[in-house]
Amino acid sequence: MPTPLLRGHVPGMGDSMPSERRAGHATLDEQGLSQNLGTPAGDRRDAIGIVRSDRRRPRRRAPPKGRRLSVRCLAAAMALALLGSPDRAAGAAPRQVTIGNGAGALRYPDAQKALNLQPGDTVYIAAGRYSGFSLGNLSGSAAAPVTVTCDPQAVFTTETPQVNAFPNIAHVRFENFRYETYKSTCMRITGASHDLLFKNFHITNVTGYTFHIYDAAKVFNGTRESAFYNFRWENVVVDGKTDGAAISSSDYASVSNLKSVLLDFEIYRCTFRNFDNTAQAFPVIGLDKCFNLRVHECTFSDIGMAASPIGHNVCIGGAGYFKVYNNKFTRQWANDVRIWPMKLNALGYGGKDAVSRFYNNISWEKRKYPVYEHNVVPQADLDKSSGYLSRTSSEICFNTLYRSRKAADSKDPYCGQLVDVYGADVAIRHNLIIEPEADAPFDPRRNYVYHLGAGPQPGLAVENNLVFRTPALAGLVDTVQFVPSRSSPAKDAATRRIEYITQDHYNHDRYQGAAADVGAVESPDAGK
Ligand SMILES: [Ca+2]
Repeated sequence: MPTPLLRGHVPGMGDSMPSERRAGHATLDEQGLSQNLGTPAGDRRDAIGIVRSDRRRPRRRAPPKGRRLSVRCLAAAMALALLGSPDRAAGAAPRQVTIGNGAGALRYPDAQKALNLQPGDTVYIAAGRYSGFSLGNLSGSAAAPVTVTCDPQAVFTTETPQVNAFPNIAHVRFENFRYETYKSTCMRITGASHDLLFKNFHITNVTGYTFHIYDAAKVFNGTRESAFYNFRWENVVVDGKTDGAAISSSDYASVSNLKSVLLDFEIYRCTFRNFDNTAQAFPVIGLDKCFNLRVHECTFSDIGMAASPIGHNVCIGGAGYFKVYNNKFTRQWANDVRIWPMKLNALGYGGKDAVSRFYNNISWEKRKYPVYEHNVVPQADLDKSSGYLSRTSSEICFNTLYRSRKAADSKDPYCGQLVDVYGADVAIRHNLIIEPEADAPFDPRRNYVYHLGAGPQPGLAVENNLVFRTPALAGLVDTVQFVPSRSSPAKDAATRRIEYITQDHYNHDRYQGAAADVGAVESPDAGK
């Protein structure tokens, strides 16, 4: 049975919004910088309560008595020069600027100026419990990004929505952030923002859009500057969420508006777990107009079921072209990927690699929906896109799907094939499917590989996929690592190489022995 599309054709997920977004932000506490608390010895505090220090420089011994005055004068003059000038001398040693007094919201809408930051500097958030953090108008450089990092005893927590605005930030690395019981969007990124890293975040019990990259005023005009580009998340853990996406740009409108186009986004070694979503459906990652999204070596687990008929949860959803590989998905009442594949006819995002690819992934104990859903961007949207957007294809290769299950309790009609095909140009090759729809008797006549919800499609290429009733018949060593044994019928069973897939799920050589093994994992070749 066809999967119903959400309200209209909307790419991505949005038939619902977090309550925070509906409610607006009128009640926000606008209190800004906190001041006047104790200053650590050796640090100095400027007029707006910022502590400056440079802990990387060794402290010098006091100069001989006769020189002290002149050295003091010189030091004072240098300090004034540093504080007074936004153009600190090029090549000056990077500094660390400490902000925060242990409580309140941290607000630096004009951070470069207010904190006198230069490329290579570090902003250090002192220990404490903060309600929010805003940082705008700040640029490092490609060679020397600005780092914003937190004391291990710094935590963000709030029961009410916060501003948390990040306009015009570039070449900035955010590291070591902790959000606990955070009932607000964590970071709203707008303006001319690019080249950002979010690394080592631990985010628990949150609502709203955790990372929201969207600016209605930012409309793509063919230039890189009119897009958001080079965003990377690394080792970000989002654990426990009741509404809103973890990483989102969705505007619930036609893609032809070209608002907030995203280029070269990467989500690497991140963990998303315990998303409740029982009342409203949200993707974990929902990115529209996103070209060259790479999601790899991530784990998605326990993504909850939303009530039918609205409940179409998704781990990774949106429009554009995505490369999703070497991930683990389990116990998700959701598609692993739900995409409206399209390419961007500008800046090199429309070439032969402008294709959605899903490979080397392991998905098990999933519920309700197929792993990958390939949809169609409506022609009317393409026609209104000034020639920038056109459809592209999907390739689903070398994945392992184990014990998919129908959602018997919710009485949904959906089933657990590997691919749901609603449009043209889909290739499905070398996948391993074991114990499909585990709650129903195995039916050897059924097609567990794909489902044609909108009838036959041109450009459908399905070959060399293996389906087994049990893990024993598939010859797996276990259902933890999903490695084929030496006698597995999946071993060396792939009938061809795929140029862009050179490694398996565990980053081992993909083509050991006579040929690649079918499924996500290559068994070690005895001869090597
Ligand atoms: Ca092999």
